[in-house]
Amino acid sequence: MTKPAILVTRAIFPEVLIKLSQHFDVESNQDDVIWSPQELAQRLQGKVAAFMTGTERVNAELLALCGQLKLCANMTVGYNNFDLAAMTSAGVLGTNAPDVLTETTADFGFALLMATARRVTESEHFLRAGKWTRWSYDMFSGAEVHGTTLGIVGMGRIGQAIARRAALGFGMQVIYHNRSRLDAATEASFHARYVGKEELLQTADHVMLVLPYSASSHHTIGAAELALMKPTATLINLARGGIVDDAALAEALRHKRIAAAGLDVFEGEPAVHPALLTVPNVVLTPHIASATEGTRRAMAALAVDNLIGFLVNGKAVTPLNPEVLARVGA
Ligand code: 8YV
Repeated sequence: MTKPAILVTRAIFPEVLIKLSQHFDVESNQDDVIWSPQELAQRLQGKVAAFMTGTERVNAELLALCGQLKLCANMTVGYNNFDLAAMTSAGVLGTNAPDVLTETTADFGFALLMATARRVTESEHFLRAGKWTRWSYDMFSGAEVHGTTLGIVGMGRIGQAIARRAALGFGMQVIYHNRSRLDAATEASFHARYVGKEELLQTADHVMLVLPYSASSHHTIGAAELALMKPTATLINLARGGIVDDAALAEALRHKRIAAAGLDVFEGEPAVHPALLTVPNVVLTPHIASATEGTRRAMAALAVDNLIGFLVNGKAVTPLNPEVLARVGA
């Protein structure tokens, strides 16, 4: 019996290809070439599914060219690369990879917060440049983290894992803003208080963004929001590029409207707004919040489980548009 043909769009752990090959005829991209949308469409010809890494755009134009496609399985929790409405109307299922990266990503939120507030990378650059000639009482004095107020925007799984670390590990007061309010017991478990966005920005010593990207969260933080923050505050973006107006942020950092920022994601990444590269009070990392070997393997394994689950056993593990399943009777 011929195996269904699938595409793996980027380089991935060899074990992923081995496992997928047991069930499917796999075309992979271990050379890790970045395909144009046209090339992706061409590679998808005859494929029923694709293993994706969250960066490939799946929209109406692509779907119109790929009539045989049934499933796009992201190995990421974020799925703003999918136009889910277009996928649903084309009868294509989307899956993501939630949960397996929650704790690792929350750890990185703290890595970025600590590095930003305590000026870790800025002081390291100073040292490496041979500028450290003596100790002084105010050299690289940063902002306190323990015991301060953390404002979390977006209180999903990752936001809650950050809140737990903040309240239980760092003795911080947690305030949060989210589309929906948590139940009282969950709020109480990390002493979190629900507030409006404006109050959060005005009150927090540190603001951490962990909300998903969508048209409605575009530029959640722009010049007006930055103007509400304390001049001593830090801003951390762990979520997605586009949630922050990077040009406005660079301007605010240059004029010390806020003290510092830590960014793992950027508008138009992997390009970084040039103005951000010229300000010293920002910590910049290349979208690595989930990057530990164990977590990346777990994320890939969940995408594999979705491919096998849906194509072999008729049941996806983490479907995003399950209405498609109802339609195909899976
Ligand atoms: C990915 C992420 O590494 O899962 C997500 O949504 O942001 C990261 O874990 C990233 O999306 C790779 O494109």
